[in-house]
Amino acid sequence: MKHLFSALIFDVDGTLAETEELHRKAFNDVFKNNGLKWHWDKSLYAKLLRIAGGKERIQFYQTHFPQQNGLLSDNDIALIHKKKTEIYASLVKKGALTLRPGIRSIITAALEQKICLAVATSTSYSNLVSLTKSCFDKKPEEIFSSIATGNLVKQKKPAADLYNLVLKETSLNSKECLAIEDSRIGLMAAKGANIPTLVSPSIYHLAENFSEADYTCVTLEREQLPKELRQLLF
Ligand code: XBP
Ligand code: MG
Repeated sequence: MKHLFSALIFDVDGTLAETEELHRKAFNDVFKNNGLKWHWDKSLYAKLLRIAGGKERIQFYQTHFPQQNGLLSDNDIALIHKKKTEIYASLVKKGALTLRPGIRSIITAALEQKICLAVATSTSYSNLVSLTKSCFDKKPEEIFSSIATGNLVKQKKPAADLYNLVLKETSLNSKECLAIEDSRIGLMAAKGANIPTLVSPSIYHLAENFSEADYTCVTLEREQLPKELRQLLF
């Protein structure tokens, strides 16, 4: 029997794990360590998450929100963001992240069934390495055969660049793939590449509109997955 999907393309932040509270802590720590009187509380961070990518998020914040220090140059932002990534990596190394419920069994089953696994994420390759090392004790390449990270594309989500990169690398037709996302901007990115999409919203994205999604589920646990995915995997 020919399966409906030959590949699963995973988003990272919010989909593999609830990472955003850890990103938020790393941003706030780096601001404090560098004398910036900025603090991103949860309600502000929810608004800032509409902008994918840490550097872009800092740039957006200093352009659109009143702040006390002078504007950071692009170089300053790159440096601050590099330090933020180091803080994030050390927090992940200490075991601060766990996979979202259902993720480990989807990935284990997909590897057993030899279904192609890929990643399309706005975050950096180094953050993906931290996550897979901590949660799977593996390098990303030992799990995912195609890896599109924010540092490789011109435009992050909601642009379709990351998903188009996966399609190009795998030579798969968009309709053979299923994107798994947690946010509206992620859904827009996958749909922009014409890829059927399953959305399981993460904490910061619960109230967003996912009407364009092909499937939605509250969690990614087996019993909540759409029938097509359950039949493919289990
Ligand atoms: C979510 C993001 C990321 C992180 C910050 O990416 O937008 O920017 O919040 O990551 P996705 P960096 O949902 O596509 O995985 O600071 O490393 O850019
Ligand atoms: Mg996400």
